[in-house]
Amino acid sequence: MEKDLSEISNKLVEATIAASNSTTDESRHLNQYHLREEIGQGSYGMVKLAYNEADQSYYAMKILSKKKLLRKAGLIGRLPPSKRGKARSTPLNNVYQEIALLKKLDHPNIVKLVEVLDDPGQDKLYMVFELMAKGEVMEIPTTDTLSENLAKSYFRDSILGLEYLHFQKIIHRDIKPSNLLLDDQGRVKIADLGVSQELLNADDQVSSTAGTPAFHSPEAVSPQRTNIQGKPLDIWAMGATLYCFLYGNVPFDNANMMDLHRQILNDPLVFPSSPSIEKSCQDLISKMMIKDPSQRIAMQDIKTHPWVTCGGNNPMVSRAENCHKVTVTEEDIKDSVKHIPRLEALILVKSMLKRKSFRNPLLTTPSTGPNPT
Ligand code: 8R4
Repeated sequence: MEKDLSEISNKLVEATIAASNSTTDESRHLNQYHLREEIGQGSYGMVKLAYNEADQSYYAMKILSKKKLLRKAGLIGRLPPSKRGKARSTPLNNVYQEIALLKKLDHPNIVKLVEVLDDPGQDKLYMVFELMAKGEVMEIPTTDTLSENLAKSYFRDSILGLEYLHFQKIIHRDIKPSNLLLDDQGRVKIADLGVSQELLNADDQVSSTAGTPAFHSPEAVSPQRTNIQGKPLDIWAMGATLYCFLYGNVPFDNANMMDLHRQILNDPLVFPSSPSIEKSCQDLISKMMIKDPSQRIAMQDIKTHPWVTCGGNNPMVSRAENCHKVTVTEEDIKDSVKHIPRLEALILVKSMLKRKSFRNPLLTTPSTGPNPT
């Protein structure tokens, strides 16, 4: 019996050593994942290529700092305590709740979050995503612009992903070409929900600036910012993104932040004469980039716009078909992260097994503890 136990505990410790985030010369291990080179830098953290030994395939792993997440906790998942009950009692629970929601998102145009690893004794949190083999849709600025047909295909994919997020009451807040990723089939999925904001009601206002300046809407950069609605922000940024697809750069471009803001607020949208783009496409971009958010085109009207549907020949799926409501339970929040086993804890277990004691040996006093010999 004693041999069995010690064999088991030896195995446990061995497995833990292999599984713990031990640093070797060039590759780090995290449970079954081998971390490789950095592939991207998003909001809040870097993304590395990761090889999963268990299924022998590659994933994208985002590495986050829990400290930084907590500092920015006001930006991710801000809900009143009454809405979600007791799971919100500690600040990290907000983060876990946000992760539980992200894990339940399931849409062909949203990058899939596979699992989340937490190292309880350390600051790091690891989010494992499906790998999007072709990376970012496009880099800007570029002279290598997309054809109108390819831009339309990417735009339609992005719009379905965005409609799904908005349906889940999530405002992305950092829509731009570099956050749209391509899989090996050439399908676009939205990534980096790091600054996204969950809303209580679909038309609740959002707070605090986030995202990338050149994609900011007039209401977001206006000096008298009040009552900002979330969805029109994403629609403006998606309009600026479609502009990038076709012209290779953002519509308002200035290294000086004050001047950039002035341009976004006051300057008319101008379309270069080359490449030549269909009038109906320019009409759509113009409507998505109407400066007054209350006049800006809404999701439903984007989906039926003649450029998007090729004059009605290629309609988009309905909202009901595209969106299924996701709910997050207490159980989901509990299961939202997988804990990386701690070496110290297993060494403790091993020493307890050796002593045939299930008390913590560090707390056991000679008078009460069993005699190990
Ligand atoms: C990101 C998931 C990517 C992924 C753009 C995040 C950002 C990093 C730069 C978006 C990701 N497959 C974030 C996950 C999270 O929140 O910051 O699956 C992926 C991801 C990135 C790539 C591929 C990728 C590959 C090559 C070049 C750039 C990105």
